[in-house]
Amino acid sequence: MDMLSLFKKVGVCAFASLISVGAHAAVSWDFTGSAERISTATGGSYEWSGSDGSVVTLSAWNAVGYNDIQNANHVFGRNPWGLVIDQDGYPCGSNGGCSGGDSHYIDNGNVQEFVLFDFGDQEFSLESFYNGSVGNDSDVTVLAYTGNGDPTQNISSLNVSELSSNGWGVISHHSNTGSGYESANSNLNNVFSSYWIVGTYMSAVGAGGDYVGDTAFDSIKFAGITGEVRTPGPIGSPHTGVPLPGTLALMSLGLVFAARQRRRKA
Ligand SMILES: [Ca+2]
Ligand SMILES: [Ca+2]
Ligand SMILES: [Ca+2]
Repeated sequence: MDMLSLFKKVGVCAFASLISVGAHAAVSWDFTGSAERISTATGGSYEWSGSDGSVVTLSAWNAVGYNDIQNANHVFGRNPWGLVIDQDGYPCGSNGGCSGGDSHYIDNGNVQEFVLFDFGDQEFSLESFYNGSVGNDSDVTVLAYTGNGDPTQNISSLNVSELSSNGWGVISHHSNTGSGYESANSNLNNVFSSYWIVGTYMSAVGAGGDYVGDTAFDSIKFAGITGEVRTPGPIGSPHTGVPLPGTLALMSLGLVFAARQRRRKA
């Protein structure tokens, strides 16, 4: 599916949402564009506005085996197919990189790579992500932070297998996503969090969603995310912005339709 078809379909979903409640249209971020290395452009942090102006800060991370997670913003970038963590040009053992299976994709060929989304004072609920391109296998893991405090402060003292005991819960594993649109989270309880991780498949974080049985490495380029954004109320007060069941049903129908269309064309 090309990007235009995708956004038409996302548009249908968002429109259905508008009709049913009026206030909870999906917000989308498009990460495609001309090629740039993010660290060069902005000094390492990457802030990106969504379709309603909400801003997310993106950061890149990687880990080798059971070693601690390290920041990889110096090799974080994008190209016309989406976000990449590009370790081409860095030999194994240098700058966290190793060429070969670990090239200009977000991948787990030699180094486990993932993107962390920080929504600041707002909370986000991921409904879908879009792969602009896949280079090999395409299993994907989505995590959301449900612990206390700011997890970006200590993530570099953890290895991947320690994420789940430090507040990062598995939202879903996705088997063989291919390029195109993939629904996430909306079929489960709507989880809202200020911090999300999307990366190539991570078996070490525990089970959830699809069963992924293969060991083929995964490589993808993230072209976009879509979801709901809300501003949390004072501590102890009920959150506003919980979608009505009818909205979720309409959204799910739209997503199922989009997924079927994609699989037919695949
Ligand atoms: Ca890579
Ligand atoms: Ca697979
Ligand atoms: Ca795989």
